[in-house]
Amino acid sequence: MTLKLYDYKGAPNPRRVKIFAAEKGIELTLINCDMSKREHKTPEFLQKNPSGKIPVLELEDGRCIPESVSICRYLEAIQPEPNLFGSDPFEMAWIDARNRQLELELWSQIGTSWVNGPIVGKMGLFKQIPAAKEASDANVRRYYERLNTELGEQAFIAGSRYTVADITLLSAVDFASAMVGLAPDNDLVNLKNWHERVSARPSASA
Ligand SMILES: N[C@@H](CCC(=O)N[C@@H](CS)C(=O)NCC(=O)O)C(=O)O
Repeated sequence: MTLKLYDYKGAPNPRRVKIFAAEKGIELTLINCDMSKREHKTPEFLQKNPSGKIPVLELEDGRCIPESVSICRYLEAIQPEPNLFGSDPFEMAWIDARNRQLELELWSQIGTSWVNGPIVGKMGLFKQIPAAKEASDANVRRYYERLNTELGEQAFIAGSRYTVADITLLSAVDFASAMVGLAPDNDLVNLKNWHERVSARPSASA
């Protein structure tokens, strides 16, 4: 079965799927969707994902799944082990809650800082709002502190084992550090140790 993943080097959301698939040992055929040429906004691509975003997973029969978490859920369904979304009702709900918090409370703020930052600013696609960036930068820094406290009490985001929520945070922190000027401060030791732990997994090179 060939699974095609629409990807772009350095893009953090496709990376979430690539790390997840690597953890599962699932092979994906990567299709370069050149965002610099706006290939994610062409009429053909909008047929695959009306939101015009990557990643998109295309199945052998041509059906497409957008949204990184939805794609990961599909991969978990076809290859249940190792389990990354939870294996009893409570754990499934808890991991989902932790993952949603990271998306809604951290990724959204990193996104605001990215869109209002110098790299996207130069593209001239969006009106820049410096005050929004100032507020979202501060929110990201505050969130890192919260995570640092939590990771002093547990090894991974949803508790004692690695899950999809760790993949969500790893991709966010690496993107924020490399592209948005929002690397966690070195004195956030628990967050730093967590980052080293998850980055040491072979999947992190995806
Ligand atoms: N919620 C989506 C977000 C996808 C997303 O924002 N992807 C970025 C690349 S990392 C993108 O395609 N951006 C282009 C755009 O928003 O127009 C997911 O989890 O897949």
